[in-house]
Amino acid sequence: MFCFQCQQTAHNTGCDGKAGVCGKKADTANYQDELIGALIGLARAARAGTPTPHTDELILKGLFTTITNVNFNNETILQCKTEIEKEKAAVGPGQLDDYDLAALWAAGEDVRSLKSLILFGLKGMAAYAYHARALGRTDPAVNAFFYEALEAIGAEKTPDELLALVLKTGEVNLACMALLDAANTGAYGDPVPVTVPLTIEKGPFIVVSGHDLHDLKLLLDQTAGRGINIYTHSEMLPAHGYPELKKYPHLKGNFGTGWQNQQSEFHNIPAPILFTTNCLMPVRQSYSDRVFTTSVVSYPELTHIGDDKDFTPVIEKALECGGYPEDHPMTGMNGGSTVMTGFARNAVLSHAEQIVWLVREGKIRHFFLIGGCDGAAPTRSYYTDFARMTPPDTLILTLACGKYRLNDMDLGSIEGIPRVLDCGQCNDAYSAIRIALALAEAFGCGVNDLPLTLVLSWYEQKAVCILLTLLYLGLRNIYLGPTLPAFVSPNVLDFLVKQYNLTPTGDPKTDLEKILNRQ
Ligand code: SF4
Ligand code: SF3
Repeated sequence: MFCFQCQQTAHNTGCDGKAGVCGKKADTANYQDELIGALIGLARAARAGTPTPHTDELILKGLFTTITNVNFNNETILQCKTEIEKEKAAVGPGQLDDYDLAALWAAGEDVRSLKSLILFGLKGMAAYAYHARALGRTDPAVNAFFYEALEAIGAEKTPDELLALVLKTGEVNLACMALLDAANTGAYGDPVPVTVPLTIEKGPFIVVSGHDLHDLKLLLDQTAGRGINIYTHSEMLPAHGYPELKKYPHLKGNFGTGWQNQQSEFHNIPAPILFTTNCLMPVRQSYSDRVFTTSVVSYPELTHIGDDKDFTPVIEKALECGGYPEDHPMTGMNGGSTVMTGFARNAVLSHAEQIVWLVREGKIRHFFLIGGCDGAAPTRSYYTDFARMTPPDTLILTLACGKYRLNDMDLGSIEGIPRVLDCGQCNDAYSAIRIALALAEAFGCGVNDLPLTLVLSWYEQKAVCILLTLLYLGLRNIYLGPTLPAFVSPNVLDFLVKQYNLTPTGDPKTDLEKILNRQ
């Protein structure tokens, strides 16, 4: 096996040998490579033939399946490959070959780096397109780009051609995140700020993890009036802000902290856990009878909820486990007992005039976007320390699961505006971008001229497509950590540093001083 698609890759060069750091076994990694090779074959066929909505769907499903911490199950990966081969024969003229990913891993380092940026970006974007599709939204331009880019990965291309495609991946991902934003807000309303308790109330409950709001809604419907409470986990937390989800009285609070702590947090839990997307870690025996998967998430021998979305097995397990006998207080990573969310674009921009005034009065000195993925690396304490050190006249926007490093801290408020404003899931980077663009317009300047710094953390491939979107938008001076991607070659890094001043995170105090002194 060879895999270097995520931040925790071995030695920051690549996982090989018998298994990856994430627990993905060598045969699974190889099957995932074959799946991508088959998708490239399907893209070739589709570009030469006539793809159907089913072809589009298979492309999304296949790519999403290979995201880190999504699917550990050889059986479902091979099933998906068989479906892809069948579809290839149906849409394409004659037999078009699949691609062997070994050729990509063995390519010259700049070509390998640029193609990896495109491929990993496509995987992240496929997840977003998949969620939007579950809510009935698709975008033909986004679909067409998957075919174009996959075909390019399997073709001879110059570095310049690939670089153009890297930025186009960022451009199309912006459209894709907009599509998902429209799908989520169209179905569930514009998020409103909410305080979310971390205490688990007594009685039966279900924990729901991942990004898929549609799955959560279906589970809320199926558990209504059954005496079962629902708690979000990880990236599902922002669901509490959506009026059409928030209205369910049994959507009670949030369970646990960052995804990387799940093996200890799930160990004794008297309730089932449903994974709708990443990040699923190898499941320990002590709680394996309580973990359920759905959509593209799969793990050998766990019960999978199929496309009929009949959650009866999860509901029965919740009733059987019974929950805690008394209310069970839990805390965040810094000891706090509640967290906030729901400050998406509409909620923040409803205060736009006040925010602009506070900046002009010198009461808000700087904005930080501390966003991205969480993970196990001890150096990720950078983000907690950074947030703690930010001066009281600064605002922090957060998004994605990296927020668990700081979202239970009480950092106070500025004239009634909380200093930490959570925009939502990683895909709500779209909301943060809209906020930044609106502020730039209000101040009559470019986004790079705003007193705004992006301090990003990355782990899996959704972070890759978001970074590409930010680069496509021309955003400069981004801090990125806790390590730089292993798939960025020295030449590509040199380009990113020269062109965008992309900066690796260092020491939080030094970085913060540098940022504030640059103003
Ligand atoms: Fe290694 Fe990450 Fe690939 Fe898992 S997903 S095998 S940890 S690089
Ligand atoms: Fe987190 Fe896994 Fe990336 Fe949507 S849930 S951000 S790491």
